[in-house]
This record gives sequence, structure tokens and C-alpha cells, in this order.
Amino acid sequence: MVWLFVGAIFTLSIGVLTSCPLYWTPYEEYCYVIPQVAQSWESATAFCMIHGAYLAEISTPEENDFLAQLVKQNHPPEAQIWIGGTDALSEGHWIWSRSEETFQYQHWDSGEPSNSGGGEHCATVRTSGKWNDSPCSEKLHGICVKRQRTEPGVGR
Ligand SMILES: [Ca+2]
Repeated sequence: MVWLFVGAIFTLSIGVLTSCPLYWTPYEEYCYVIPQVAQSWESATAFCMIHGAYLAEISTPEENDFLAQLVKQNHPPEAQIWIGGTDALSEGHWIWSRSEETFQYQHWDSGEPSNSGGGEHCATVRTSGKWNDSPCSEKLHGICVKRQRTEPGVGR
């Protein structure tokens, strides 16, 4: 019993040595992952939340380039991946769902956002790194992001 306890402590202390959990990729002060589940934008959002994360909100070209690389490496069957942008509240007014901030940096593909059929209210990033709007009910993979753990004594 005592050894089980000691073992648990040891495992925990090993855990804090890495800044991102297993399967998450570090970039700047954040950790990113593309879960192996294709799902609606709402479900993808909820899935990220279960893991203490949220759908990616992109604010710089460098971050966008990193995410495009991540999408290519993971190579999901879809040509696009959910990010955290939506205009479901007000057509044409794109916000990041977690921060509720309007898009500052934008990287839409040519002709996008198209709102095809009047039903495309959730944002994706394509393998090209360009953005598209898709129906929120479409089953796609998403990019979850969360802050890296900052444990005292673990230098970066
Ligand atoms: Ca579109």
C-alpha cells in the first residue's frame, strides 16, 4: 500500500517535468493536439473542454503556419480541421468562441468565408493553412489548445 502511494507520487513528479501532456505538441506557451475523433464543431469544442482545452484561436501568421504543419503531419482524412471561430451569433461577424473576441488576424482562403447555402457558420483551417467556413454539423477533426503547465522549478 505504501509503495503504491510512493509510486503514485513518483509518477506525478515525473509528469511535471514535461510542459505538455503526452500526445500534445508544444508551441510557444501552448500545447496542441488533433484528437482522433471526427465530430461536429460543437462536439469538438466540448471534447477539447473535457481535456482542459479549447478549439484553437489563431492570432498570428506564425501560429497559423505551425497549425498548418500540424495538420499536414497528422494527416486526417479531411482536408480541413475545426478551429474556434464562429459567426453563428451574427452572420459575417466572426468571433473566437472562447475569448469572444472578433478576429484580428485573418487568413481566409480566396472566396471564403462563402456561407454556402446560408449554412456555414464554423471556421476551419485547410492543409494549405487558409481558412474556410463550413456547416457546424460537419464531422471533422479539430485542433485543441491549452496553456503549457508552468511548474515552479521546471525551467524553460
Ligand atoms: Ca465556405
